[in-house]
Amino acid sequence: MTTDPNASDERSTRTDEHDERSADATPDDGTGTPADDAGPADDEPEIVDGRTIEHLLTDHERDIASTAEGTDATAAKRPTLDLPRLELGRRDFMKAGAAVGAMSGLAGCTSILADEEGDDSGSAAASGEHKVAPGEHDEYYGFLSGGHTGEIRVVGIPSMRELMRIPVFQAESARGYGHDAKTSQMLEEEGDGHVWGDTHHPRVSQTDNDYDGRWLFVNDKANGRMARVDLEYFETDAITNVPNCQGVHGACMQLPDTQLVFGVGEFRVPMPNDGRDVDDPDEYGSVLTAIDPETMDIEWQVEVDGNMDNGDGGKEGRWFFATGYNSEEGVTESEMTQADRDYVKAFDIPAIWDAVENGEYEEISGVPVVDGTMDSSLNEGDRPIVRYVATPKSPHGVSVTPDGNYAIASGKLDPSCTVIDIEAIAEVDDPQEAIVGQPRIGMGPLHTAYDGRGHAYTTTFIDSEVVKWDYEAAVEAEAGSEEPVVDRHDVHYNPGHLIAAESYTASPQGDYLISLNKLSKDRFLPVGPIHPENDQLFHIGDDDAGLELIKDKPSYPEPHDASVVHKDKIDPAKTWDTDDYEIDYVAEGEESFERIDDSTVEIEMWARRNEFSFPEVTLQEGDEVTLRISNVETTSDVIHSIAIPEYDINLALAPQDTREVTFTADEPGVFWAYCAYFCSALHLEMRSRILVEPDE
Ligand code: K7E
Ligand code: CUA
Repeated sequence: MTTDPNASDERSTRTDEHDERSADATPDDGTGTPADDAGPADDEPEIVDGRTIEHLLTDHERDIASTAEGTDATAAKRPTLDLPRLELGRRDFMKAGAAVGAMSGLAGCTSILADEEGDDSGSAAASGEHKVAPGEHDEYYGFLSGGHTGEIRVVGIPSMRELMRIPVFQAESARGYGHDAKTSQMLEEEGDGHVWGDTHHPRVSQTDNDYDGRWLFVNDKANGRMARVDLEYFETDAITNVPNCQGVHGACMQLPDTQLVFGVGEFRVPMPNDGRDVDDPDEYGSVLTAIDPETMDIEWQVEVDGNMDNGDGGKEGRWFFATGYNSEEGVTESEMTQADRDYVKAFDIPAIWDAVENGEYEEISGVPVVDGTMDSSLNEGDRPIVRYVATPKSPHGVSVTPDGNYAIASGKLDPSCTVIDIEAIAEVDDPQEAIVGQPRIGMGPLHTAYDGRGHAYTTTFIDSEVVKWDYEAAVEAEAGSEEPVVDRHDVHYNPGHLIAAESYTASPQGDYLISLNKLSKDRFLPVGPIHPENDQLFHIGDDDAGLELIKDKPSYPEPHDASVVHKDKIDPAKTWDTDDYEIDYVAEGEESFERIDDSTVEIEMWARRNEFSFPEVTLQEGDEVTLRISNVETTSDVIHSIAIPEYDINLALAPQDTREVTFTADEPGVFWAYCAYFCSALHLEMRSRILVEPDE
C-alpha cells in the first residue's frame, strides 16, 4: 500500500534513534527544520497510497499538530529528564505534537512494517488455534458500545462474530424496542424527546471484584444519561436522565460490589442549565454523578473544576478516579489547551457520603450537589473529598490495575502514562507525591488494559500501536523512560480503547485483547466514503510470543469501549419468565376484546405458530386501542412479532413474553397486522385483519 520502499527501514531504526537521542537530549534549535528521522522530510509531500500524508492525517491528529510550535520530532521522542516526575512540561508536550506528521506517515506504512515484525496472517494463531468452528461457542462475551448508534453490540470472542445488538438510547424495530409501552415510555421520559444517544463505556456489574453477570451499565455522552441493561434478557431495563450536566462520558462503578454507578460529566454547563449564566463560562460546572444500581436513582453529584473525561473505580471501594482536560475552563480549543497540566481527580467516596449526610450540599435540579472544587471548604483539612493530582495535560483514559495498587492515566497529548499509587493518595500531603511512575509509551496514549500478569497495554492513537509494558518496572524506572516497554505491535489504524479479557476485574484472564481502531483505511473492501472501523483481536497469552494479531473485524461506527466477560459468568434466559414483567400474561383461552366506552378498546390476545388469537379485529375510527399480546410458545427461539405498519408498531415477542401498546385508530380502512419474525412454514400467513370502520 505504500510507495516508499524506505519506510520499513525508517521504522526499524526508529527505536535505536530515540534511545540515542534521549541520551543526548538535543535541545530544540527552533529552526522548525524537520529532524532526520522525522519521516517525510523537506518540502516534498510523501505519497502514500496515492495520497499525501496530509490527506491521511486525521482531524484529531491535525488538531494536535496545529497546537505544536516546532517540528523537532526527535526531541518529541526524548524522555523528560527532570525529576520529580511531574515535570513533563509544556515544551515537551509541544514537541510531542510536532511529531504527529512524522508519526502519521509511519501509521500509513504499517502493512510494510508488518513484515518486519512477522506477518501474523500465517501464524498458528491465525490458522486455527483461536478458531471457533461452526456450531461451537466462543469463550467470551464481548460487550462493545455502539457509539452514536446508541446501542450495545454483543460479540463472541475469539470468533469476533456479532451475536446480538441491544438497543439502548434509540428505538429499534427488530427488537421492538421503543415500540411497546414500557420501552417507549422509558425512552420518552428519560430522554427529553431525544431519539438517539452516544454509548461509550459499557461496564458489567461485579461482586467481589468479579463479574456477576447481572447488569451492564452504559453512558450516553450525547444527552447525559445512564442506562442499565439486564443481562438475563439482554435488554435495556432502566434509563436515568442526569441533570446538571450535558454529556455523561465515563461510566464505571464503585467496586468491589457495584455499590454505586458513576457517570463522569464532560461538557461544562450552567447548573442548572435553565438559561442562567449563558455567556458566563466561569459559572459553568462539571459533575460526577453517583447512581444507585438497583433503583437507578441519583444519590448525589460532586462539582469539580475543569472538564472530566473517563473514570474507573479502585478495587477497595474508597477511591474513584476521573481524568479530565480543560483545567483552564476555556470554551474554545485554544483556551482549553493552554495549561501544561490537567488533573486526575481522586474522589473519596466515603468522605463524599459524609458530606451528603451532614447536609453539606446544595440541592440543584432535585439532586444534592457537593462542592468538590479546589477552593471548597470540603477540600480543606485532612480528609478532602476530591484530591487533584496534576498530570501532563489532557490525560484521557484512566484504569485501575487488577491488584488495585495503581490508577494509570494515559497521556493523550503527552507521550507518557501516569502511574498513581492508590494507597498513597490518602497519605501524602501533596497529591503529586502519589505519582510513582511516568513511563514514555508513545504518541497519543489513550487507554490502558491489563492481563493480570503485571502488564499494561496502552493504545497510542498517533503511533497506531498497542504498547505492552510492565507497570511495576515503570514504578522502578525514571520518569520518561521507555525501559518498562516490553513489546509493541502495529494496529490498523489509530486505536481508541482497547480491552483485555476481564481487564476491569481483579483477575483478568490474560489471553485475548481487542484494539478498537478508529480508522480502517484500506483494510476492507471499500464501501463508500464512510469506512467501517476495525476491531483487531490479539492473543496475548504467551509472553514469549508477544502480541499476536489474530483477526480484523470491520465494525459499524463506532465502538469506544468494551467489557469482555467469560461465558460462565453470564446466564441468559432462554424464554421469558412471566414473573419478570409487570403486565399480565395472556394465555390461550384468555383472549378478550372489550369496548370500554365509545372510543376506548382493550384487546388481550396471544400469538403462536401460525396465528394470532383474533383473525380479525373491528374498530371504529378514532378508537384509542390498548393492545396486550403474549407469545404463548414455550419453545426457545420461536419468536413472533405483531407488526401494525399503519400505526408504526412492531412488537417483538420472545417465547412467554408479553408486550403492550396503545394507539389511536385514526384512519378508516383495512390494515393487515402481520408477524415479522420468520417463525414457521406458515409464517407468511400469520396475520390479523384490522378493520377500522369510518366514523359516521
Ligand atoms: Cu472514545 Cu472512552 Cu469516550 Cu477514549 S472515549 S477513545
Ligand atoms: Cu410468527 Cu412469523
